[in-house]
Amino acid sequence: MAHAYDPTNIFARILRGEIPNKTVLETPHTLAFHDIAPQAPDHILVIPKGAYATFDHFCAEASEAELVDFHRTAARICDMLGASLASGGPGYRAITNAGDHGGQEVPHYHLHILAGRPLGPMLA
Ligand code: IU
Repeated sequence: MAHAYDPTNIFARILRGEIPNKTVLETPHTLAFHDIAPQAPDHILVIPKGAYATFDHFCAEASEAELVDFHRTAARICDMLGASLASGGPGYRAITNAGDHGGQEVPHYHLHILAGRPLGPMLA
C-alpha cells in the first residue's frame, strides 16, 4: 500500500525523542516544531503524535479527541505567530502534501504553517 505507515520515518523518530527538534508547542496528541528548511519567515510543522501517514489516514483513523486537539493546536500556532485573522493578523498558509503526486517527503502526516510575509498565489 502506498504510504502505509513507516515507523522509521524522521518525524516518528522525533516523536520518540531520538532526534532533537525546535518545539513550538506540545499537547497530549500533537507536536508543533520549526521546519528545518523554512520557506517563509515562520514555517512550523504540526504533526499528530499518532502513527498516521497522510491527511486522509488521519481523518479516517484518528479519534475525535486527536482531530480536535490537532486543529486547535494548529490554530493556536497561527495565533502565536500573530498571523491569525481571528486576532487581527495578516494571514498565513496551511498546507499538507500527500503521497507521490502531492510531493510528500516525510510519510508522517504534517501540516505546514507558513507566515510572516505575503505568500502570493499558490502555484504548482
Ligand atoms: P513534505 O510535505 O513531506 O514535503 O515536507 C517535509 C518537510 O519536513 C520539509 O519542509 C522539510 O524541510 C522538513 N523536515 C524537517 O523539518 N526536519 C527534517 O529532519 C526533515 C525534513 I528530513
